[in-house]
Amino acid sequence: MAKNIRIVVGDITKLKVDAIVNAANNSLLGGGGVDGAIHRAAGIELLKECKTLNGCKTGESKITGAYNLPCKYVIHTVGPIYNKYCCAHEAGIKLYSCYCSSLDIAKEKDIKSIAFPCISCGVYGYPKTEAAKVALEAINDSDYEGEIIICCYCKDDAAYYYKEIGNYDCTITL
Ligand code: AR6
Repeated sequence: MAKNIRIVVGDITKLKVDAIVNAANNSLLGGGGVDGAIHRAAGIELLKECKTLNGCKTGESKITGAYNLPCKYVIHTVGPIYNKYCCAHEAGIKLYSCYCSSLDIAKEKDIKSIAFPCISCGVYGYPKTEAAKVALEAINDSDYEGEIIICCYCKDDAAYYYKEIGNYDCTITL
């Protein structure tokens, strides 16, 4: 079935969707980038809940409440740290798994709309064209039937998805 994907440019913490995905680290105790923005906007209660989760492995995902955010849930996933000199293939598998594990949780919890940031594309250094391909491949392969939003922080990042999306079985709303 063709996936229902929307590409938006903006701040993921402002989105009124059922769930937003956080590009977290293994501790799940906050950090910079989108992780920092989500924790700041959600408030200290999010950190308190995250402390009960005992971290998260790379490629896996865990769900929490959203507290002061306009969404209902935050799904925390941990993307791979990219190093072009070693293990690029393994990084691809882990990044794919971030999208799949988040979508599996969304399906399980009957979440109707989920927004992803560009996981691993900031400080974790994943090449953006490759990351867009992996994201769309994972989304295309999943059996999640709700709305999937790819939330890019800037227009240039969105261009990587526009360029790739024609190669996948997706219905896109801009
Ligand atoms: N809304 C949407 N996208 C954003 C926002 C926002 N408010 N802020 C940043 N981005 P990064 P990573 C984009 O570095 O590479 C943290 O410290 C950003 O432009 O946040 O997975 C964690 O704790 C980029 O495209 O995540 C980890 O230690 C994308 O989000 C580490 O960074 C991801 O950039 C994870 O690194």
